[in-house]
Amino acid sequence: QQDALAAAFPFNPTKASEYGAPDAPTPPGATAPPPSRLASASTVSETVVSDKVGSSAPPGSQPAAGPLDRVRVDSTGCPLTTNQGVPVADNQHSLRAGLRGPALLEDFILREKLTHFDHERIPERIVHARGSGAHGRFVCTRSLAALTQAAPFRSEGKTTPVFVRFSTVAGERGSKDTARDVRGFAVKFYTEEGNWDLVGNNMPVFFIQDAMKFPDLVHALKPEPHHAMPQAASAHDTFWDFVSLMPESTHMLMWLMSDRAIPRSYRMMQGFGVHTFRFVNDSGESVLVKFHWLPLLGTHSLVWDEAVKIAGADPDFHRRDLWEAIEAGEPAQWDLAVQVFTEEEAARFSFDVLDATKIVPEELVPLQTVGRLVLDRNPDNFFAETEQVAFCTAHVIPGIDFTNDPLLAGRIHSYVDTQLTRLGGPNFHELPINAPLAPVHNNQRDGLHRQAIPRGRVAYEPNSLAGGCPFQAGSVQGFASVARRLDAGEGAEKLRAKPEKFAEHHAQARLFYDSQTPVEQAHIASAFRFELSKLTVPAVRQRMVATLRHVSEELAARVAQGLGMPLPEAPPRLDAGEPPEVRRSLALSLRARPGDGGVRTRKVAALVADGCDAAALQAVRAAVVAAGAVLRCVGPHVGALRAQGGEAVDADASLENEPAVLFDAVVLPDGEAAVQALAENGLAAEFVRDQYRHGKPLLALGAAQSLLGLFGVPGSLPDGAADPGVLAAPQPADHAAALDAFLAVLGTHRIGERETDPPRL
Ligand code: HDE
Repeated sequence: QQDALAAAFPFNPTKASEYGAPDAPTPPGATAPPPSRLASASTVSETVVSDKVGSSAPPGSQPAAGPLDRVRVDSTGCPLTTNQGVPVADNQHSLRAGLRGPALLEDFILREKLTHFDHERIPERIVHARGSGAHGRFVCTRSLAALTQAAPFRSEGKTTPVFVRFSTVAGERGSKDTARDVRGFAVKFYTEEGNWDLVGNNMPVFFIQDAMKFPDLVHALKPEPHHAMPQAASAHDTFWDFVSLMPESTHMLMWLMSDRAIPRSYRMMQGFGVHTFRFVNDSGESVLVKFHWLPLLGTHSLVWDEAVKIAGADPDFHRRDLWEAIEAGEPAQWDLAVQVFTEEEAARFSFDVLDATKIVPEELVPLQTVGRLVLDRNPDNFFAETEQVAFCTAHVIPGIDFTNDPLLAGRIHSYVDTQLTRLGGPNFHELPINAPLAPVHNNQRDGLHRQAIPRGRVAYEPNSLAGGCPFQAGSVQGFASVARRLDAGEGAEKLRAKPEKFAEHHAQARLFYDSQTPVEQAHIASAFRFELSKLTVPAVRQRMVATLRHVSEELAARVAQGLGMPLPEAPPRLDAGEPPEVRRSLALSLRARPGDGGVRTRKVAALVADGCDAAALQAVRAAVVAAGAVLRCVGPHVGALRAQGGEAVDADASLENEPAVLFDAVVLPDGEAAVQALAENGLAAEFVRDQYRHGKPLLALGAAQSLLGLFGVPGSLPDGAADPGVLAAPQPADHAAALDAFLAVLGTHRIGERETDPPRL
């Protein structure tokens, strides 16, 4: 009878006892083999405790993938069942008393289906609701064993599985990706010593210094409570009211108004741990550390007009970019760099390293690269992984410890707390995406949705009935907070106050502004102008512009002029501060890390129409693809077109469904009839103009050169020099060289020097 049952319903991948066995049955017609193994202590040691890259897993496979097998469901070849595993005969009709009669209460199949559906949603994150995640690994490239016990840094080549979630902060779960906003950069390391969450952002500082102000900040930033507007935007009264009254936010505002707030891709932005953390080594000695993620593709951003248009054309722009790159086999990669310094060094800095509104300039403490983050596997299921992943700053491992940053202290509480509501109880650590690979043994019991089945009658410690197990690991193996003298400074009594250096709010805002290129500075000024122009309360605008005078008189004057208002009087300076060590830091400009000049995964559009030159188009495709970029033919409509010689050309997209803002560059191929058709198409004109306006390279081949003039594309920069990004190759013999030049310009990302304010085109 067992055999007959197995033959009928042989494959239940969620039932542990049925898989992994050598004689496990496979379902009729199944293509995927049953999952191969259970997550167990032995799996953990096989997969994680490895000292060589990839030595634990077959080449190309993910070390973290195996343990998730136990919960992966593949329905290939399986009959539909209820949640109780009962096969469902009819999934089309509810159970009724007669063809035209009432539905019956006994229809448990319908009721189960609707009930489950009614409860499909969970509360979205209070902040960072909109996010995208990916799996991958962290590979240590330089042992830090002398500085820290932390497992991921123990030896060169050591690989640790990770899950990373990128996010915007303000918008709701379904909001646009390209809002002007901070981006979350949260990394979960599944180490053999437990999970370590490095929950960072793409900006190295924060708006506030003390967790006490976080709910105020978020209430001010989120849509205004009376009418729930605006969505995913800081350009409204309450946000600027709050920050203009909080001078400590000035430095962060410079970052938020800079191009960092509108990245081209999650793959092209830096990440920062923000707070000063602590490394602790085997002897219990500790040093201070700041974490930096540096994208291999370089740091690149959108321009504002483009970000606004992308929000309409593809609200999932960043999610799609990350997903498609990984699907295409192009991993997203970052180097991890650390700044390490001692408490004594920190005490001499002009700023306080416990103040999250300050950076430690790279000129003061250089970056040391210690590892590589590689994201190369998309989640199987958005909800189960990206939505249910729970990052908590309290998740640290031996070798990583906190500092007394008062913002961090609040976070250590808040993240665990928020998961209790969001994920419905204290067992969220058992959700597969959150479960550590390290085995979990303790006497915590029960609670909603408990998965583990602890055995035995002992749930207390000390005990003798279970042989004293689980036993304390001791400070050599276990997590032990760094023993250090509590240096509470002068005011050693219990108090609500800040240390002195926290009072200086403008030196690093100025450092940031002064370190930007002229194009970046212009963008900051325009961003302030745009955001403040949206305010309805003039006094708030006035107060903010007045504060900017403490950062840069030039910036304040520019913004005031842009808002059509006289320059307001500067408020009194309350924060003298010590002279800063660094007054200009090239590392703060996006141009400091342009990447390797490659164009991998960049998207190039070729505008096509009936009568285009198929041979020229083919040459373009070959060159673009050979460089690792993506070519899409964009036509008046999708589907079949006829090229000059009658050959069939397929348009992948239309001018309507994939406008210019979704591409990094455009090629206008040769072909008289096609050029004529594009000349008469307003959408083509808009496409070319937007490409030009957003600083992107344009290449016109043969007859298409006439389109540049027709659409008003200037060939020279505002200063009169030739525009390196407006390229034409009238003769077929010139095409190859022009394509090379075009791809080289694309590798520089944008021609910022082309910009004027307002735009010429
Ligand atoms: Fe967060 N933050 N935060 N934050 N944060 C959350 O946790 C909070 C702060 C950051 O992809 C919440 O699980 C407080 C700084 C990221 O799931 C919540 C304070 C930095 C993510 C929370 C801060 C961050 C969050 C909402 C001030 C950069 C998304 C849902 C004391 C270093 C993680 C959740 C993900 C999410 C609280 C400040 C980064 C409410 C109280 C500074 C990347 O717990």
